[in-house]
Amino acid sequence: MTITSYNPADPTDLVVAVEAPGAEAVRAAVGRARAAQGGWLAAGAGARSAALGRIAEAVEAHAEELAALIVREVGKPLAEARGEVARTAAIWRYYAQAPYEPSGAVHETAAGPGLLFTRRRPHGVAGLIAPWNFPLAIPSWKAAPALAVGNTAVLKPAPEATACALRLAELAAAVLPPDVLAVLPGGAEEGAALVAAADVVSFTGSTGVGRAVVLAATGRGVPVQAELGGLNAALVLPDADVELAAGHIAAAIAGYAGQKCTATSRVIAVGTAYEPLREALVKALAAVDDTVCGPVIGADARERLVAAVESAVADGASVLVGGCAPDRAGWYVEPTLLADVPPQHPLAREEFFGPVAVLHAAADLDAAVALANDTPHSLATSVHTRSLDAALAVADRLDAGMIRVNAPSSGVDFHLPFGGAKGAAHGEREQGRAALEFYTVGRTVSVLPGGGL
Ligand code: UN1
Repeated sequence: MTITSYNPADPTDLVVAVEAPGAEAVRAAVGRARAAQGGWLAAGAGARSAALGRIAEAVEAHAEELAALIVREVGKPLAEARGEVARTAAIWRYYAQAPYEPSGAVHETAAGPGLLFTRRRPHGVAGLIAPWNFPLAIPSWKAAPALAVGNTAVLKPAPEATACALRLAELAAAVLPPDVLAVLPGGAEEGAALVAAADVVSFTGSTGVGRAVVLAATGRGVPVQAELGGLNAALVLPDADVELAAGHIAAAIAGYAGQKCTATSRVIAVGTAYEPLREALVKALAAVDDTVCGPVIGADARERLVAAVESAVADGASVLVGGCAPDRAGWYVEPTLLADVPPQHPLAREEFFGPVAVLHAAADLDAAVALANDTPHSLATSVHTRSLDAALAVADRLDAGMIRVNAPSSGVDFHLPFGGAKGAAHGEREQGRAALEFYTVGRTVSVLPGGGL
């Protein structure tokens, strides 16, 4: 099988075509990574810290080239692509300090002399499966913590982001010892082989594939984390600064064409907020251009989005803004807002991964919170209000994993734990110190004096 990726803004531009290596090659790469792991751990905190720091420097030294590659391969607007490159360097630099972090604690004995301590150790080979929408940042926030604490890693990127992952691998290979980080392009066969061979598995991607990955890894008794889709809401309270809220929400709906697991797809206006918000949001979405939105990842994605909008309209929804795929080269979909979408319509229930959102009216705050929580895909929710009391009270009642007050639902702080609630995630959080826990297993050591027996 050949793995290909095309430029979403110009589908005649083939970015990369490589032969998928097959399951056997994945097993061989995991074997080499396993053989390299002892040496990587034994090299010590100083060597691991220095190597990760040098990857940060290499990313910075090639920042413009990498940003251009992100734009070309996955259609991310340049400003966001530059932001992602900067975030990628920051992730490697942040985890370059992690090898020096304490790895356990010393405890008192219950009785008598002795030294009791805990120590966290790496699992071995981390199997990393990454999506295409953050083609440098997500592979990095999986690989950097895994390597920092002494694992080696094999990464399988999404086919659509193959060139970005291979370039990151080249930059990393120039500073890492051989076989510490391998990148193998591939599809389902390679992904399944990696899950079947790795000692710890981290997955970000669709809910369906993620569930299968969790089952396969759990069946082998291997630790696994999965970050899956989100059906993210923005709650706008009657006291909100409506213009500000509309700007944030438009960015969360249409930024990078809504292709973030944290994008807003449901806007919930509380009481009197509805009319002014609708007006401001229509204006804000109509003003969004290619520097913010950009194309969607493929022709299939564009067709699925347009078909969903048409079917909602057939079911009684009205298009407030957008609604079409413009007649131009590239896989573009207009930033779209719909009202009166029936509650059971797929657009109100499922993640579509495009610049399309539905506007709901909620009579009061209780109804808004109930609506926001009425999904298994509870990843990120934004709350827009001028009242600190209201923000804190609502944040406490939302079941989302990530809650953002007076900010777009998208966007993350790379040094904080990241993840969804209910069906949107499985296992330990990613990022920050949580990732260091995930990529290690605790050991309890009891040292008792040998004398006196
Ligand atoms: C962001 O909102 O900047 O796959 C990051 C995703 C998420 C990352 C979102 N894991 O879209």
